[in-house]
Amino acid sequence: MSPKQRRFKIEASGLKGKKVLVVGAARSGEAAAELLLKHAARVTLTDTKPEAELESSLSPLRKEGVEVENGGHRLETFLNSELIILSPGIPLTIEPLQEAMRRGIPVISEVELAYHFLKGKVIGVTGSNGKSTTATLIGYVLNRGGFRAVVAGNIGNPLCGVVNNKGVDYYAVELSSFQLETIVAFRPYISILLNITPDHLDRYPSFQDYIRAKERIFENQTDHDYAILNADDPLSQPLIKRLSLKTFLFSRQKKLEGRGIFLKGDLMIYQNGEDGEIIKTDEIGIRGSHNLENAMAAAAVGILCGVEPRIIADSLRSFRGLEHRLEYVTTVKGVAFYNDSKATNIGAVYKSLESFPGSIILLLGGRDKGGDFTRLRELVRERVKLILVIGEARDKITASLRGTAPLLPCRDMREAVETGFSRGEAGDVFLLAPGCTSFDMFADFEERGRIFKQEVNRLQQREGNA
Ligand code: UMA
Ligand code: ADP
Repeated sequence: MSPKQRRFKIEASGLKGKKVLVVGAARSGEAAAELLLKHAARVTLTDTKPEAELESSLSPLRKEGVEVENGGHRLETFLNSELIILSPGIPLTIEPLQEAMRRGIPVISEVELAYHFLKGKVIGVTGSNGKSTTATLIGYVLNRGGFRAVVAGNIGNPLCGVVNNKGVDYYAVELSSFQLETIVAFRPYISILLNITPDHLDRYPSFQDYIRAKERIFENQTDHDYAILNADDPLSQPLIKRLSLKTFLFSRQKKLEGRGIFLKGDLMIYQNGEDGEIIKTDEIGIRGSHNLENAMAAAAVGILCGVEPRIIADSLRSFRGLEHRLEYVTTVKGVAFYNDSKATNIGAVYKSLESFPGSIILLLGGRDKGGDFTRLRELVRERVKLILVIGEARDKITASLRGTAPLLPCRDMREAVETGFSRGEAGDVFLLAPGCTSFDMFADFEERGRIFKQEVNRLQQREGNA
């Protein structure tokens, strides 16, 4: 951290008249620019895309006085700024940023900017997988517990866009490693690290760099705050030992000595000075061992915030999960279709496969993020009867999984759904869990999931119901 970045902590409310550059003119950038305008900063917004290619029009911001620089980043613009706000999608390695940092211009993430204006307490959720589900479930538990909670962050709802919400008790903030890379003072009241498995290796020089970014969620916390961690996650263990914060662990696999949440037979119980039961695991509304972990993490937040265990249990029972996360679509002629379009890394695919005992037709592929598909070999051999592959990563996946299960390349989603169905039989599970990003063929994972569901529904209309 440069000395100027340190000073930003104190100057956060002094944005008036400051020359601030916002990099990236999508959701985060627009929300940051709006917030900065409210605080009378002089705002420039820059994006490598020409304006015609941007998702939404920048005219309203321009009218409010934002200067817009599209179709590339000018070094001068960076160097003339007093503060730079980064959208998460901007790697720190781009040259104008590097030069600005060399010259001591403070560079912070959009969540860091928002943090200085939040009135409620922050509950930060990070991890390689399960962040959106857990952040949403935390919001659900807290709202049912009588608090006003807002879910924001990486889930698609920039934090800068919700700072002016009234009467908020808690912000359940999903945090990606990208957003954490450039925090300075960002300090959650409760920080959660769900798990660490390789991801985003197309952006980080090494897995260690990715882990370091994630661990920053804890760096500003003090004795007044809490850290919730997964006692079963191998890569979280060194951190659990190292952290000198108040930790609250969760475990599916063992009894915990200190404070935390774990299983006694099929009962989820908590230990927090007073002990008690929360819920029987088979009553939880979302399926799979990974979702049990997400439920435990959300229950831990509920306990720490004083929500009655009975209300936590009701919430875990009635929460239906999010679209595109192991979402049941329908059953056609006995073949059950599941949409896990959000499973964009190997860890997520692994958990997805573990959620079904066998007879899986697995649809993989898209744009590779540097994941190691060979980690799936054993589980694929055990549970998958047919692999279908689409997208840019086809050859890599084919080479990585050769010899585990029959594998068929497909041109597009329609061909994949048709091919899988024609080779399936009653009792099979057709699982879209791509292990890749969607950007080679779709706008995002949501569009990929929607098109998958459209194809499945088309099939159902043709074939008739279950
Ligand atoms: N751009 C530049 N210069 C560059 C690179 C990109 O100007 O060098 C521009 C692009 O042309 C584009 C803009 O930056 O116009 C995109 O910025 P962005 O990717 O940060 O987009 P946002 O819409 O602001 O979305 C971001 C998060 N995106 C990423 O982290 C890649 C969203 O997470 C998040 O929901 C949103 O902020 C609100 O907080 C998405 C994501 O894929 C869902 N996250 C990753 C994940 O979950 O795995 C981390
Ligand atoms: P994130 O926001 O971290 O991407 P999501 O809740 O959107 O997490 O889930 C993304 C995918 O990751 C899901 O579709 C599922 O396959 C997998 N997943 C969800 N929770 C977990 C978990 N706790 N551990 C491992 N994988 C998970």
